[in-house]
Amino acid sequence: MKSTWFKDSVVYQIYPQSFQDSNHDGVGDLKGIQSRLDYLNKLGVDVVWLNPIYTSPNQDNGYDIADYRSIQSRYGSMDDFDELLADMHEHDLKLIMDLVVNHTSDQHHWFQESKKSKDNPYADYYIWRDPVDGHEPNNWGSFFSGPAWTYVPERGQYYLHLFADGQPDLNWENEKVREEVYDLMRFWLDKGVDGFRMDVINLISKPAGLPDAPQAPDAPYGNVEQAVANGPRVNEFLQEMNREVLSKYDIMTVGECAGTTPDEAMHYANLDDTELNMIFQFEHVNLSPNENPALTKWNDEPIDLVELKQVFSRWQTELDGKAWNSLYWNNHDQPRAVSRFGNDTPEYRELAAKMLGTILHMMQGTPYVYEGEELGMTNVHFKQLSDYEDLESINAYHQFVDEEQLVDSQTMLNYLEDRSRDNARTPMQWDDSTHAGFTDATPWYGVNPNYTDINAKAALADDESVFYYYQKLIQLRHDSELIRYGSYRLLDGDNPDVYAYEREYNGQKLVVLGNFTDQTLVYGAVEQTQGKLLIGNYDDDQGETLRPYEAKVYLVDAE
Ligand code: TEU
Repeated sequence: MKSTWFKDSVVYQIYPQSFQDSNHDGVGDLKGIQSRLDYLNKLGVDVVWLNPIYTSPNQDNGYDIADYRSIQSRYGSMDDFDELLADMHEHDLKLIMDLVVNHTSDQHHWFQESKKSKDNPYADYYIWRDPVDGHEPNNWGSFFSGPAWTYVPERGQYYLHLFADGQPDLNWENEKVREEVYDLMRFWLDKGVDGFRMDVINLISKPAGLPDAPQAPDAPYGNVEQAVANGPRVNEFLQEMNREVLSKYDIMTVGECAGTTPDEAMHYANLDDTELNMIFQFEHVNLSPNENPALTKWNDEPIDLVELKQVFSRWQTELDGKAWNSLYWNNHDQPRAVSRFGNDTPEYRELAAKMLGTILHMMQGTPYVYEGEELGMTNVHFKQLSDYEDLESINAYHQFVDEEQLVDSQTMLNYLEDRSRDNARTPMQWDDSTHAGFTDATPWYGVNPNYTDINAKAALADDESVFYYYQKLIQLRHDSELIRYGSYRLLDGDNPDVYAYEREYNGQKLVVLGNFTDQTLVYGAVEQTQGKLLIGNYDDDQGETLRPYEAKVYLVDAE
């Protein structure tokens, strides 16, 4: 396998408004990020992915971009950005930006023009359709509830928005739109940024004729992901983008691709580098959906470990030697890893966070750490609707409780507590001072009350912290071709309590074990006692005894 830097890197994701405030307005900003680069160096990560920092009305926290070439003023100025980028490079950190080009904000001047008439220069930049029998052109529902179409009287037409009404979808069939996108990419790449995370990039090519989407019996609208994901021209568009832009720079790319299987990933993330370097697949984070498909992800059931192992193992084995994986437990759209997949009670939180880190960081692929994950930050456990900020959560509550009456209020609040994106968006917990050292003003969003115990300052003062464990995981990867490139084999797949797998490379083998329960188990199915313990989350090794949430990694000679 050819070694390139994206394969050898660990990425740290920063949600800018929640990372570090520097100018006392309660919102994180670029100078705040710059003040924390030493912290990132200490953790040992190689690349930073910044969620969108461009000018935006923030209907969807920056994923609705009004100007791709300017910095949102609450985050700072373009000079601040240039300084941050230079300082990151000084710190040996690469920077990848969020590229959101499936849609723009409705405040973008392209859309402001486009909606005026059917014959202006931007008329065809978006996806406009005539009403059908006085209604929406098809049954598509928005990812954020309600129809995916909004009517504009000036044009007498509907425009498509797979997300909020303030996020109209760009028309990628229009060559001019594609050129605009390539141009804005060059703008950032010419500044020296090191790549892009591409938002919902597998949704850019819509099926010809925009046919109705499959619709679950209780669902008010058709499932737009099933209708649009991995559309007819998406690979062609990405190959064009690769030829025109990506291939001309030494950068990394990761495409966000919900609803994608390993077969499709072979194209997107192929090793010949004709499209992207890797994708974010969603199969593991979409486990334990509601049994009523109309309710999609909204649920509060724990995951089934056997299913989780099947998902990861399929991606690990099917992409091996053909395409490259990204590895993540959580991000700004997902609940906190330790709460969703582990155990966030005071007794087990740190053990579970380290165990999850071990299972993920010993796999083949590029690991992503979401801000605060390295501290074992947890879900916020909100109890009432007024605590939520994210439009996805708030709209889903109204749709399913008030309009469709598919669930009662308390049940939906339980679902939100478990799955809401807001769990990931509370401010970074730096220390135990007021507002966790994130800001000295009123924070734009409340700090998780557990910050007095869970914070970076406490973690840095404790040799046994989740932080230092992550530091070691990252160091091990940097030092080991076996961890980066070894093949993967699932062990004991039917075991409902333990995740066990091996990696193999050049005559050496790793055995990775994780106990996903709060029980002490006897686990003797592998030759672990013969190997050298590389890392573990207890301070001694009791051989076949696996204590609650215990994780161990052994290095053994392969036969
Ligand atoms: O997310 C796309 C996406 O798949 C999510 O909307 C997903 O359906 C949902 O969060 C899962 O519950 C990207 C961004 O990561 C997200 O923050 C944006 O809101 C969205 O695109 C629109 O740009």
